[in-house]
Amino acid sequence: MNCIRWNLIYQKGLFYGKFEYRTDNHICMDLQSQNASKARKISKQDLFEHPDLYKVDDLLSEEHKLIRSSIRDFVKREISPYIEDWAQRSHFPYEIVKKFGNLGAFGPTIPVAYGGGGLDYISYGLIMQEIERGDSGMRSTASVQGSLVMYPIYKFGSEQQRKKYLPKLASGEWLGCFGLTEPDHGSNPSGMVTNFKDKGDHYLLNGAKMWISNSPKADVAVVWAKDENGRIHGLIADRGMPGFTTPETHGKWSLRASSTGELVFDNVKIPKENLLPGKSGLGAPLMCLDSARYGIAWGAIGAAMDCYDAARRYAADRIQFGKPIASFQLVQKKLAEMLTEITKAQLLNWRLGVLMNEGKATTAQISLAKRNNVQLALEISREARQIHGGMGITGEYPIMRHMMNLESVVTYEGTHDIHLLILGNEITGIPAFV
Ligand code: TGC
Ligand code: FAD
Repeated sequence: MNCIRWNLIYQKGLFYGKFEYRTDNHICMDLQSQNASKARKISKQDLFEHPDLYKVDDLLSEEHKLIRSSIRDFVKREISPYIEDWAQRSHFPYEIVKKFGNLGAFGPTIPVAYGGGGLDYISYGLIMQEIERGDSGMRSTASVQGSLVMYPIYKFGSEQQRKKYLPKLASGEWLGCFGLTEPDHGSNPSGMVTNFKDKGDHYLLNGAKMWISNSPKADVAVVWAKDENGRIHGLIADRGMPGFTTPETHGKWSLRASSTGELVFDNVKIPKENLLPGKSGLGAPLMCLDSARYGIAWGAIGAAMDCYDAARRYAADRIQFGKPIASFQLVQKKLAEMLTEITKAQLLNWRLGVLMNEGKATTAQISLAKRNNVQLALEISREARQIHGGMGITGEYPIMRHMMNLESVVTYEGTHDIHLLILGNEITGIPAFV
C-alpha cells in the first residue's frame, strides 16, 4: 500500500512539474520536477525543528527537554511517516494506543503508583505539544485517555476503581472515552438528559452521547448522567455491558485519523461500584475539562509550529520570479507574524504550566490560553497554506490536515465563543451564557 502511494505521489510530482513548466525548456522542467520530488521526500522525512526566538528552552529543565525530545523522536518515527495516509483513508491506527502506553503518553501527571508518569504539568504540556505537532487527532487520543478518563477516575474514583482501571489505561491495554456531550446539549451540558435510576443492587442507565472521541474502540467510558434528583454523576461503563453500543461517526473532514462516535445506553445495568463517589455536579466534568483544555493550549502550538516550520522551509526552497519566495516582503511578513504569535503563546503556556504546577491556575486562565492558542494556530495554518501555494492543499505537506483538524479543536472542549464568555464572566462577574 505504501509503495503504491509513493508511486502515486511521485507521478503526481512529475505532473505538477510538467504543468508548471510546459512552456519553458525541458531541462528546467526536469530539474524543477526532481527538486519538487526531492523536497516532498524530505518533507516526509520530518525535519521539524521548533522555533525558540525568546529562549523559552532556558525556562525548561533538562528533564523537560529530554521528555520533549523522546516524544518528538517517537512522532517522527511512528506518526509522521504514516499520518497523511491514515488521514486520507480516515483510519484510526488502533495500534498507536499500545505504543502511546509504552511511551508514557497516557496520564503523565497521574502518580506512578497507578501506572501514570508522576510528571509535572509542563511535561504534560510538552507531551501534548509534540503529539499534536504530529496530528491533533493523535493528541485527542492521548488527552482524552489522560485528562478525561484517567483524571476523573484518579480524582473522583474509589481506591478499588483506581487500582482496577488506571494501570491498564496507562499502559494502553485499555482505551477510554469521555461522554459529556449529547445530541441536544453541547455547549450547555447541564441540560443533559442521560440519566440513571437506582434499582437496589445496580443502576439502570439510559440516554445517548454524541461526538465522543475514541468511543468506537473504547473499552471503558466515563459517562456523565443525572440521578433521579437531577444531580450529575460520573459512571464507568465497560464495553460488553448489555444495551451499551458505540456507533461510529463517519464522513468527518476533520480529525480523520481519530475515531469518533456515539455512546448509546438502552437500559444498561451499571454495577453500583462503577459510580465515581468523589464528586458530583457539573463541576466534576468541568474540572476534567480544565485539565484537557490546558493540554490543548499546548497541543495547538505544536500544530502551529509544524505549519510555521514547513512554511519557512518551503519559502526558502520555492523559486518564483528567479528568487526564493522567502525573499519577498509579503512572505516574510507572514513568517514574522507567525513567529510572533507562536512566541507569545510559548510564554503563555510556560507561565500557565507553572501556575498549574503550583495548583493556582484558574478556569479563566485556561480558557484564555485554549481560546487564544487554537485561534492563532488556525490563522497560522491558513497563512502557511498561502505560502505553500497549490501544494498547500495536498497531503504532501501537513498544512491542510492541521487546518482541518483545528476546526474541531476550536469547537471541542468549549467553543471559541464559550471561552470568550467564560472570560467575560471573569471580567464582569456576569454570566452571559443565557
Ligand atoms: P455553571 O453554573 O457556570 O457551573 C456549574 C457548576 O460547576 C462549577 N464549575 C466548576 N467547577 C470546577 N471547575 C470548573 N472549571 C468549573 N466551572 C464551573 C460551578 O461553580 C457550579 O458549581 P455549583 O456547585 O454551583 O453547581 O455552569 P453552566 O451550566 O452555566 O455552564 C457554564 C459553561 C457554559 C461555561 C460550561 O458548561 C462549559 O464549559 N460548556 C462547554 C462544554 C464543553 O466544553 N464540552 C466539552 C465536552 S468534552 C470534549 O469536547 C472532549 S474533546 C476531546 C478531544 O478529542 O481532545
Ligand atoms: P453547540 O453548543 O450547538 O454550539 C453551536 C454554536 O452556537 C457554536 O458556535 C457556539 O459557540 C454557539 N453557542 C452556543 N451557546 C452559546 C451561547 N450561550 N452564547 C453564544 N454562542 C453560543 N464531547 C464529549 O463529551 N467527549 C468527546 O470526546 C468529544 N469529542 C469530540 C470530538 C470531535 C471531533 C468534535 C467535533 C466534538 C467532540 N465533542 C466531544 C463535542 C464538543 O465538545 C462539542 O461539539 C462542543 O462542546 C460544542 O457543542 P455543539 O457541537 O453541540 O455546538
